[in-house]
Amino acid sequence: MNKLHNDLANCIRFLSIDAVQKANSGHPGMPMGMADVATVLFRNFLRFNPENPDWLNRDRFVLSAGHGSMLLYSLLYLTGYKSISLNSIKKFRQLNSICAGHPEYHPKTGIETTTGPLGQGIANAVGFAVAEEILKKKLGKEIINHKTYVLAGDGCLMEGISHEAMSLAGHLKLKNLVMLFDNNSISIDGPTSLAVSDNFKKRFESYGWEYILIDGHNEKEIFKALKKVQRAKKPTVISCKTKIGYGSPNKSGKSSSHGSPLGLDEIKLVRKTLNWDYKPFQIPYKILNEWKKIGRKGQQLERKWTRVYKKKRQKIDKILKNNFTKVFKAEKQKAIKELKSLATRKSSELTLNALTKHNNTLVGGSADLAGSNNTKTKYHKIIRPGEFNSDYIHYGVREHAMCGIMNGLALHSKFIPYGGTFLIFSDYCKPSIRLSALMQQRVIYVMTHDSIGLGEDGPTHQPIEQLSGLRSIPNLNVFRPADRMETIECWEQALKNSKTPSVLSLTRQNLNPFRKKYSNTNKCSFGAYEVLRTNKKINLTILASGSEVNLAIEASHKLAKDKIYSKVISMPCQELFDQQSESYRKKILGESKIKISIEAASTDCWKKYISSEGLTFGIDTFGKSAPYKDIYKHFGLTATNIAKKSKKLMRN
Ligand SMILES: Cc1ncc(C[n+]2csc(CCOP(=O)(O)OP(=O)(O)O)c2C)c(N)n1
Repeated sequence: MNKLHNDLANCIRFLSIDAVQKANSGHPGMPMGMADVATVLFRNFLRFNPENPDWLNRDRFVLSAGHGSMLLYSLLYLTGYKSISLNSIKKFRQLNSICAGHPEYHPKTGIETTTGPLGQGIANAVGFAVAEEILKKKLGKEIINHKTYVLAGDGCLMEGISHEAMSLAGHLKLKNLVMLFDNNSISIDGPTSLAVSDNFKKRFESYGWEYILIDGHNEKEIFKALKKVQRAKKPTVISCKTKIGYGSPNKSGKSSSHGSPLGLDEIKLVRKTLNWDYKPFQIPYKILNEWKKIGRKGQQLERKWTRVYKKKRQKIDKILKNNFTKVFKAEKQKAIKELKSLATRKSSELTLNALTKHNNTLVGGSADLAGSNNTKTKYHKIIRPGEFNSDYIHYGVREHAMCGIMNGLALHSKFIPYGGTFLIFSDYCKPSIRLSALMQQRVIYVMTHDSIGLGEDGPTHQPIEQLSGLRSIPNLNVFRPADRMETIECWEQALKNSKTPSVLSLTRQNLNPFRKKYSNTNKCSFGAYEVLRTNKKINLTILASGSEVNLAIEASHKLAKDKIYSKVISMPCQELFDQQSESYRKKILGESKIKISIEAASTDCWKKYISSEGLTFGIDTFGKSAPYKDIYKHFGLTATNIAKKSKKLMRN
């Protein structure tokens, strides 16, 4: 093998070993095993420019096997990204170092996405590849034409999300998607044969992928395979037979090199085996210079691209611009004119109809529930194999991949993805929702059939604890609008929050409108606001969300007949309310000592607003299969019961 290649690859190996050893934690095995593949990729094929990590037409490199983060940090440092210095590598896994345990997405750093939960990166990469195809159709090949490379290990491929995402990628014939499979047959518990006997070739080919098997330590084979994929007609996996912990006499090929420092004695032996006669973290100038040269190649590529881009810039900006402000104003006026009982999922569809009429950046979709989630409008065009002049994805019954793919779509450039399923199946989406929140990505989750209000499908389909769970994810807004006006306002807010993902929790059943006057102000943006009061002076506050706001209004009127005066607060978004000023929160919550809450779900997340004197009306068991009004009655969620119990509470 070529000496220069070996030297370049060994830089990755030793930076990784030394950083893990210094941190006294981390994963040396994968970077040691995949150093050859990564070197050939970065040296000969990857189009990137460390001077401008966010160059629009760069190839994307996704490290799905995020535990091998030192591979990525080494590459970014060696090729000259300013985000990663040798000092930050020495601070691997220390507080506030960019070299965190697992790669954490930051714009303009070369870290394209946050990985660590295995398999997520594969779905992100599929999202990148779809985004590339859509953008290519919009802007032309001279502006966008890049590849997405994803490095995945045995673990990523065991995860269910990989099956979902790769199956869809094969179906869509995403030819610019390349997987580098670190086929080392080792995971934490030992050889993968303990748990897997998949025939990878058959598996990938049945998805419609090209499968190329190579020796992942043979520079020529790696080069040849990567050369071949440049002309691919479908997604390709390069299955790289590698040795985990390559170069370690006692630990290579064993799970002992996977996730702990090799130890000083063993590192000495690796240095001897690989003829690396340098101190920890020392990269000889000559070799470092070769790496920097590789990094500099991209400058010219980008310069050439920029010449074309500049000529088309105005046109491009126009193509990628959306002006939603006008849409929301018009929709709110329409809602007032057309006051009628509507499910909030239907109200969402009406809003989307208006938004997608002149849409440039929204990419809609659903996991086989388009007609139920009301995510598809008459203006959408469907994304099909080879047809990307469109903006709607039929994800199939693949909720987890849908959400991981949406993260990729959002990260790629300017796309705003939204996708639907039933709220109950947010459980199948949660790992990716959490990552949208962590990465501050504007992904919009349209979750319909949001309570026992869905009726006969019963407890398997009726969300109970889901809202509380989602509300406890940091940097996620959970909106539960109560009528058409609120639905429009929640959509507006979700689109406005460019660094926060949103869940829109929407009903299957019709709800009566209570917002009957036009207001320019987006009341939902406060998270909670007063809907009505039955007297100037009140001594009961009723908090409710979504389908239960009407119930709260009814109960409030009933109580007024008994001279118990109350105000009703609609609380479509707890997170936004919690961010309001103290005086606003006091105005909403501090007027009466006694407060009650009504939501047809777990009561957990309401307790913080209701003092021990109050009551929470909700459901803390599983639901029931029956017509929905009967289920509401079964759980005491009726105006009569709420008024009765509240009266008792007030008289105590
Ligand atoms: C969803 C998820 N489950 C479990 C883990 C913990 N984990 C980290 S690495 C790993 C084994 C991965 O094996 P492989 O992909 O073969 O990596 P290698 O041993 O080759 O480094 C596991 C189980 C995780 N990070 N994500």
